Amino acid sequence: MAEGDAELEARLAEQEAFEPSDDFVAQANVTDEGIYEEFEENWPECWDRAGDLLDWDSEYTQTLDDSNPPFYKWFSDGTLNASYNCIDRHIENGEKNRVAIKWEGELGDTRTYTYQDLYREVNEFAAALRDLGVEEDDVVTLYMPMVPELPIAMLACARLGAPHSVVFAGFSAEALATRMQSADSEYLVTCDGYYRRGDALDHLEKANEGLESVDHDTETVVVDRLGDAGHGHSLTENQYDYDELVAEQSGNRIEPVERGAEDMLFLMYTSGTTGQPKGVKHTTGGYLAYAAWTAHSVLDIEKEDTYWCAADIGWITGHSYIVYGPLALGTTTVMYEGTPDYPERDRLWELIEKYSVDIFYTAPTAIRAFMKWGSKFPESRDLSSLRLLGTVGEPINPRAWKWYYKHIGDEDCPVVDTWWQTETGGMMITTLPGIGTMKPGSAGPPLPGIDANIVDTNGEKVEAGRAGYLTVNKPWPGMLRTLYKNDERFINEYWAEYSDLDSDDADDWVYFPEDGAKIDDDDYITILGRVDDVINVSGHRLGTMEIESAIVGVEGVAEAAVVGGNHDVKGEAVYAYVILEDGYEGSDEMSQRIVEGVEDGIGPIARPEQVIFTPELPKTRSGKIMRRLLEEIANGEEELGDTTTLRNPEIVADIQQKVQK
Ligand code: 6R9
Repeated sequence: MAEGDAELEARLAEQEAFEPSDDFVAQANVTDEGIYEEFEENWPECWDRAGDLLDWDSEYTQTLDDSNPPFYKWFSDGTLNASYNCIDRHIENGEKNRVAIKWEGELGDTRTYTYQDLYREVNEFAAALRDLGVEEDDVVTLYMPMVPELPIAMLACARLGAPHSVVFAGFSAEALATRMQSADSEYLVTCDGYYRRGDALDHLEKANEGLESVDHDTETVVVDRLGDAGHGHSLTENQYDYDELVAEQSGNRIEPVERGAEDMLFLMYTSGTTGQPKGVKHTTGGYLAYAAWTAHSVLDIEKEDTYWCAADIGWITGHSYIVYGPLALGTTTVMYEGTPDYPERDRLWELIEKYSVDIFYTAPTAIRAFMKWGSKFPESRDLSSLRLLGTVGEPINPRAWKWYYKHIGDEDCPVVDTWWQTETGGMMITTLPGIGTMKPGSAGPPLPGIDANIVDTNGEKVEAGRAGYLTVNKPWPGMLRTLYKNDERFINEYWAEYSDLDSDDADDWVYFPEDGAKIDDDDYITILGRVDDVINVSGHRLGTMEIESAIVGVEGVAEAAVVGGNHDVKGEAVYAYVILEDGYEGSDEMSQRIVEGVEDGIGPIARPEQVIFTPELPKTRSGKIMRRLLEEIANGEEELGDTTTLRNPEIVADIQQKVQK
């Protein structure tokens, strides 16, 4: 154990509660404890505080329309444009020379966009998209790595009123095709490649392969990231070079399209219990107001700040807290292309030092990796510019929280542990850094105006300290409005569990995020993890069914069961239990083919940690695979839970032996 860790162990191990420093509180955006009561008493009009952070073309007169639950509408008679709110209005306010995006490539190349630069390029690219045929409400798919053209394309779509659907660049060709197909998306913006640990990856090859499986015709725009290091693809008939398109539109401007508050801003596919990803629909008014409000109140962003969220824009965290929240507030947002350990394990700290980052937001999986690498890496850099730290994506254990607090924040920066989801649009449960006591391991109380509760299977509140299910009883502006073209699935997935589905009264509708949690006597909530068949690998949400269907697609596989097992750094790792067809052997080569099958079907993030071949899976008498047992085995637990209801209990010891721990 490194020296710093031992010291930390001794001094901080016992401490369970932390207060923000007086200096932090003195400058914080929200410091009045009365805000919780104020929101409760003025609900739902309290949410005008979020709405007021935006510029509306036509002001809304009604905050919430809850006449048809769970199809809530927020600010619904207001109109606005998200791109105008993230760019134009800051220029009108005299901020044209403020840096909007500071980008750094993995090799150390940099690009800086002021708000004026962003304005110019977003307009030109919007004009190019319009010339390609993009009209209001057409879904444009963006399959791009962390290049500045990604937020530019998002804002260009927003300007035209064309919803974007960003597909994480690490996803496979097949995942891209499924999403384009599901959204009937006829436009794709992609990229020739990007750098990962010094290698120039070929991204266009994957995009092209995906396009082959899309039934309808598509127009594709390709960003040239790699230049001469590229892979020499020539563009085909329906493919256009990004730089050429933008150059042709030089100086052209596109009037921001006036959108209704409830009009779709974007779609984001996420994993659920079934194999088919869910197309989460977010709106222009409610989502943007919520992203801006939480970025203001929780991340404490001010326009003078340099703010860095080290997520990927391909996930909701990047949408809300790299792009929309920070840019709506007119601040400087940092984007980094590469991995935290290239060329050295101090890369992120190097960037914080170089750009004097004020606020830093990352995932517990990253923090656990930093801990493992040791404190000498952050110690070699000047991190004194930092004022606030945040985490998101999975539960953070108190030890990792304290390491982050001490070694990155120098015991001087509040740490906000923010619970939320793709579906919630923005943060829901966390302390407000200028107000709340922080308790490592617990996300905190629900934000003002958020009515979250921990209940049992009957929907009754459970006592403090007891595990239960997290529910949200009142709507909020950032919530998803539906699943794309599938209202029925929207109701089944999120509302059916605890709502009276026949009622028109919003009080009878309860949102179920499918997380387990407990609450303490101060109403602080500790999230215990998913209660559905979704696992959380390095903060990325993956459906076990999706992985299983990729595995059974491999020749020779008869059946597969996938579970999440504990992992030091990743939080959870994928364990695949596989039954082969007769005539196939559980060899290393077979294992390799299964891993490749998963990479092709979903992407490298879903790669199994271990493939365990077995002649049978433990099943109940009714024929259900007992996943709980498979999880316990993956975790190397010796004492397994009840196996008496199994049809084939003898298989358990056999499987246990094969799992390497
Ligand atoms: C933003 C994001 C959502 C799931 C969520 C929960 C887990 C997120 C967390 C957390 C404990 C936190 N999760 N934040 N668990 N503490 N602070 O991650 O969205 O990709 O949709 O994942 O992530 O299980 O239900 P998404």
